[in-house]
Amino acid sequence: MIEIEKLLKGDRRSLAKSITMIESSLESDRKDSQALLEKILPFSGKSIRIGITGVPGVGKSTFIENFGLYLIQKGHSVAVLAIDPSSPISGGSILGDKTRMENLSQNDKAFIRPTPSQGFLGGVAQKTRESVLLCEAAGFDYIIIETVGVGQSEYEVADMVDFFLVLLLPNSGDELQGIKKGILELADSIIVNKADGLSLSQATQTRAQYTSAMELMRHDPEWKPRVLECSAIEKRNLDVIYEMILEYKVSTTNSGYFKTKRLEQNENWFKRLVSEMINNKLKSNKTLEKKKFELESEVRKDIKLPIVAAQEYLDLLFK
Ligand SMILES: Nc1nc2c(ncn2[C@@H]2O[C@H](COP(=O)(O)OP(=O)(O)O)[C@@H](O)[C@H]2O)c(=O)[nH]1
Ligand SMILES: [Mg+2]
Repeated sequence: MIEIEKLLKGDRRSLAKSITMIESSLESDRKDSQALLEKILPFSGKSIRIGITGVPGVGKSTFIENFGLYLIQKGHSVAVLAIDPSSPISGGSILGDKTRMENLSQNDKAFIRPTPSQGFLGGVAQKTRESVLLCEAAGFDYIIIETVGVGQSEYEVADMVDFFLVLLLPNSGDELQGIKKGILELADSIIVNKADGLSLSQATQTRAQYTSAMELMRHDPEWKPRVLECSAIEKRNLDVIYEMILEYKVSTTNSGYFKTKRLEQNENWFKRLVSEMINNKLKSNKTLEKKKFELESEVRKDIKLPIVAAQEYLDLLFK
């Protein structure tokens, strides 16, 4: 059993245990974790949720370590949830990340947790949403979610955070750096990392380039995304990034947008869950699955039109 009192007091062992429970696929744990989430819900929501994405090697982990330590210096506490769709729970790259966040992980104002991302209801990052609530209940006032640019995880993360950061390399030549174009539209800030040493002038060029690119891009009317440069390793501009996020928080709280955005995200979360739950239910029905398989093959062989096949499937479902 999870001791809620301890969790609410910020006990990290209880927090770790509760996250393990909500990640469990056991039916008995599912009931317990829903009960737990309902109990802690009134104590959640008080953090600033920050999402960070960028290609492997851009410096996300280094950034999170030093930005996290900066936040702690400012009197905050930081929970880091790392999603890596390419590796299951004990996978290599996450362990690499953990050692790279060595100083942060040893700080008692920090909590670092890799999230397994496969085979969960509601998309790769589903459990992360619930973990955010648990971290908030445990009193962490900054939640940082790290994800690499694989599959849908960046889109999902963008839809569960208040502020979404995209880290870029100082490569002005390689225009999109393997970042999906749609991702830039979701960014609240684009940060060119490694603006140090020999890369400094390239970083400044890259920043200029993206500043003009962003001018043409659609964005939220409530916030104009900013393009900045930083050096995660030399801790340069971490203060500027912190101030920017605070400014975002203040201005969107005043306009009501901060709240509205979270409510919209909850609505999306609900819709996603419903459709996944329905899909799972359908998949567990052998008769329906068999029929679907037959229909798929008939469509593939051009025996049936897709619309006819789909109607047949639905007729069986609702008969
Ligand atoms: N020069 C420089 N190197 C950096 C900076 N940030 C990270 N690195 C290096 O880039 C490599 C990848 O960093 P890492 O944080 O693991 O990137 P991640 O894969 O995005 O998490 C490591 O060797 C870091 O030391 C920076 O600001 N400047
Ligand atoms: Mg990393």
